Amino acid sequence: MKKIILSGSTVTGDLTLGNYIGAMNNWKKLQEDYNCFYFLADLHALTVQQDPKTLKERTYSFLAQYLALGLDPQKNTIFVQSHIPEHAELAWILTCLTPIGYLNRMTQFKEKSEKNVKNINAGLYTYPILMAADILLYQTDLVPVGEDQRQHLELCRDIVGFWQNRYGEGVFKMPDAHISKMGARIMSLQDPDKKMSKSDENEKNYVLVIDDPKKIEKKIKSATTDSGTEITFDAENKAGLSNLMTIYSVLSGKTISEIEALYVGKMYGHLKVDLAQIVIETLGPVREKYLELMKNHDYLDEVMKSGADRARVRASATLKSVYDATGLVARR
Ligand code: ATP
Ligand code: LTN
Repeated sequence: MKKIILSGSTVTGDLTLGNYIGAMNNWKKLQEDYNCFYFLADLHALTVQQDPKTLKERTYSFLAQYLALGLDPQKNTIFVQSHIPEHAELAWILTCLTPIGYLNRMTQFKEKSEKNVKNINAGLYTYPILMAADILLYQTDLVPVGEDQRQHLELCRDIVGFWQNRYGEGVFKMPDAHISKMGARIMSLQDPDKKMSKSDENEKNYVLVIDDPKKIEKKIKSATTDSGTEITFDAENKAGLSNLMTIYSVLSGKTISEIEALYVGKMYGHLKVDLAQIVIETLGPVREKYLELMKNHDYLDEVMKSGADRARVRASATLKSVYDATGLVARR
């Protein structure tokens, strides 16, 4: 029996190089050896105000981006979160087990509510519980995510503990986070002290996986670096440069010391020119495949449907045991 992997991305903005390096690039590698469930977190997107038409289009666009990045709908179960009603249902049951003190600690809630002062809704606050439901419904062993999700994974594990205290063992599996050593936190290009984020209002801060080559080149060349000249990795004092070196390393397969050796006596500008080329080579084919897929909504609908059919089987089996354990009468 293959181990179960599950991960998702919130359907907001478009996928960035940070998402690719921190998440989808790993998802792609894992699809060979695991039973993988990758989904589009559209219910999570509702924690910030969404234009209905845009949300719908974006869901198709995200699916096309997943496929263009190399996720194979034959090898993986790829689905839309809202197509499996069990997610929202289990989230409610887990909400009734989660002490608010645990939610109060979530740093992402604090950050996001500072950004969204006009819309601090209860969903933004309980979002990590929905995320726990996403994971627990599928009896997940491993959850490949970037560093920013570590705390939510810890909360999910705590929730399994609360459940076991009240209802005993056997219904949920205890999941583990799977976070890469390299590239788990790609930083913003203009402001390398904060993470690259797809909902950033300044588009110069990120490279999108579907950006055209000209844009990629411009954004990488104008990335903030320090006033030094030596190309050495130093995340504290040379945050911008070190971020570019991390991207370089993950995409080229070269180690940081190999990159340092390659650029002895050269300027930051040389590295930027080469890096832009590497990023363009990686993302060029992704963009082409994406544009092709977006012409075929019928195919995307089929992928969504067959993914949802497969996901539902597993999710409903877990929810049945949840009904049983909690004393809710089974549906006939
Ligand atoms: P938002 O800005 O809308 O919150 P996001 O860019 O953080 O979005 P998510 O949908 O929250 O993207 O994340 C999808 C996956 O990408 C998660 O596993 C997350 O950890 C990972 N990820 C997001 N940003 C980065 C980053 N800068 N570096 C590495 N991994 C990242
Ligand atoms: N919260 C995640 C997206 C997400 C997720 C999940 C990731 C929602 N549910 C379950 C892994 C497992 C984020 O990256 N913002």
